[in-house]
Amino acid sequence: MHLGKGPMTDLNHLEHDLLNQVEAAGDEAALETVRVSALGKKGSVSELLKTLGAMTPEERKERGPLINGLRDKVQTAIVAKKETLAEAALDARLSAERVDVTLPVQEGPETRGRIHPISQVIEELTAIFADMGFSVAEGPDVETDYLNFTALNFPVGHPAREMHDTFFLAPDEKGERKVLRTHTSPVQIRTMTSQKPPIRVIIPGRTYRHDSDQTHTPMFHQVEGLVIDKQANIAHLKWILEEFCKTFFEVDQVKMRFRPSFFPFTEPSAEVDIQCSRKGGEIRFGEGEDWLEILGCGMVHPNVLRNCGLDPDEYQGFAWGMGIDRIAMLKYGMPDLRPFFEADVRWLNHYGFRPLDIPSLVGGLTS
Ligand code: 2NL
Repeated sequence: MHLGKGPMTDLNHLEHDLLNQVEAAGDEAALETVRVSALGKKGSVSELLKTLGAMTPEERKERGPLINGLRDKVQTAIVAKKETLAEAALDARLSAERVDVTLPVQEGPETRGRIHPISQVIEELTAIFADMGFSVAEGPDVETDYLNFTALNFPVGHPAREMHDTFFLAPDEKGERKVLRTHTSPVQIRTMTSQKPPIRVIIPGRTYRHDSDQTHTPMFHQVEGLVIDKQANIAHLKWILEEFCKTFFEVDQVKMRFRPSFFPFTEPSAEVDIQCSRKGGEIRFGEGEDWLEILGCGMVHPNVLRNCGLDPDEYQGFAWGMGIDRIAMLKYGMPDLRPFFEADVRWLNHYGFRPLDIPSLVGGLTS
């Protein structure tokens, strides 16, 4: 019999050793390594258990409970340690992934950005004219001399061409000089030559003139409107412009004044003022005794109709044009035009519009 001190001490050593290893395991992976080394198929405790089979019954009676006891202790220690590690891991995650529900919600880019007042005003006037049955047309910024001038009844060599300080591009191989459009009217020519009347269209867009001071920038925005039909007349024009001004400036009534004027492409032509008051530097519409010029208009010149292949004895119509930048300044009280195109984010934060506040007639446009 080898029931001396040796094996007993070995078991005590092994137990001490294994329990230390279990305790020292820093995470579940390390603990699993310890488990395999002790209780796995070839683990130290499993090997000991295998020796029981070859023992005499007396030996087995004595050693069996000790070895099985060792296995149970190691197993219990591993299960307990596993729980401790899982709790510690959870605690670590809970503190690392803590969410402070009292923090204010961060604005996303779709609410942080701002709509430029020009874009806002284009949206607003598009909504107003769309409600009256107008569609929107667009065209290129670089135009032919023919579409920008000739088709609009500016005869070649005529002084009227000097009315606009035009930016010319270098002549092409045919000697033809393209221009940066000086008004959006060439898009109306394109519309009249590609669509059959009745036509009801507005054209908002960028326009260019060689001009720069407090109230002029070399690039500016216009919106023009055009109606062509068999009976379209000045009464319709006046009604459309009055409805537009009331809705755009958000007033119930506004007086308008039509002063005779000249444009090569309309006959008769008029410049239109709207009633306003100026008190303490503030302009208000729909009240007061002052007048403010806001647009030009007229009946489309028969030559323009002919240039577009329309018979002036069958069709007639009217058109108008106004500066978008200018009506934006008037409506939203901006004193200076130049910052519109300086791309200063502080200006945009002050004068810009929130992207989700979409202008609508139901909301009074600037709800
Ligand atoms: C102004 C004046 C105006 C038009 C633009 C137009 C276009 C065609 C035919 C006839 Cl194709 N007219 N446009 C008519 C009258 C005035 O603009 O002072 N704009 C800022």
